[in-house]
Amino acid sequence: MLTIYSDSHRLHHGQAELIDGEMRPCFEMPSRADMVLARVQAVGLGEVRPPQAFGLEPVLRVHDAGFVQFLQSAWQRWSAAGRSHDALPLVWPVRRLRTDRIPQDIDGLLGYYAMDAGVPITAGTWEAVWQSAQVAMTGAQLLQQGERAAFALCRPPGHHAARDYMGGYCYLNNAAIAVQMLRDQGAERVAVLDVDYHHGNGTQDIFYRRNDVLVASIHGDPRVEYPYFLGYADEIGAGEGEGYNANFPLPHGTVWAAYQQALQAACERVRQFAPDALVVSLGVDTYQEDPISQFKLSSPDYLRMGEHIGGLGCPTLFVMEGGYAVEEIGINAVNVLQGFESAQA
Ligand code: OKP
Ligand code: ZN
Repeated sequence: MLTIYSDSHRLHHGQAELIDGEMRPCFEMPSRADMVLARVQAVGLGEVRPPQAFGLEPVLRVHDAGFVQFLQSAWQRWSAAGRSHDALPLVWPVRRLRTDRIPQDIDGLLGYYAMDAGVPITAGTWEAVWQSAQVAMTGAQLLQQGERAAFALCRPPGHHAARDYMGGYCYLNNAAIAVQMLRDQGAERVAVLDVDYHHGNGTQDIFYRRNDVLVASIHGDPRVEYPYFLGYADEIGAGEGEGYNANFPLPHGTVWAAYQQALQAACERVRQFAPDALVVSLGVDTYQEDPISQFKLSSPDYLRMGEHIGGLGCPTLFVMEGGYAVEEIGINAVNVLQGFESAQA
């Protein structure tokens, strides 16, 4: 399987995140992608290629132009205000505050375009985010050119980012941009299977009213887990998209036996949809040792996960999302890819 990877991810390295009431080093760190790349090379998964340049147009098929401009200019505005630490939001438009007025000041803009405080913007963030999206687009193009599978080793991740907001370590929605590109290049139906521990609220939101993209997500129950405000089982899509969104929330402590049942149900939905291509949002923060998550999967479980996905027999693009147990992130992510390949053979 081909892997697409860019060193530019290292340009995004937030200093600290707010967790449990204190500022601590960001869990979403450059060594994550380095460890995954090292494992890809150690097992000889296949060639590693740099991304190609697709420009802004495919990004704007998914994201709001004002939001993208904000991302491009945020660090410049922040540093022009005399700040040198990472840019972070402080105030959000909750119920009955106005969202029809876009502020002009950087602090107002950060609150307007952010879902939470988990999205630090640094000097190199835009370049890293931009290249991460190009990595996903390169993967989409490889499927379009006839590859059976590809691995977009994206960092930063993307599935919490929606049309016009960032959140949860995510800025541009890499998987959604790849999905839209596949659609624009001729795939009639594309399915997303999101196996990251956290609900992919951004991806769900982007495709919620569409019947050409099925979104299925298995994740920690939002009653007790981030992102809290989306990801319930009664979210089934709306309008033409009704019936084309499927959430499988699972409790804290979930082990492989229960996870596998949800995965089978999600895969069955994908099979019924009969997509021309599948995009897997591949987070391995379902791992038992993950420092911010509460499922209990073991490393061999990821081989089984890949086998289930491979059994669908679909051209498949894997897009890297979360996973914060840095020592094992490479083994776990690549286990999914190897399990997938073993089921294809
Ligand atoms: C991004 B991805 C932990 C707080 C979680 C944000 C998590 C973002 C995860 N108690 N804060 O889905 O892996
Ligand atoms: Zn996650």
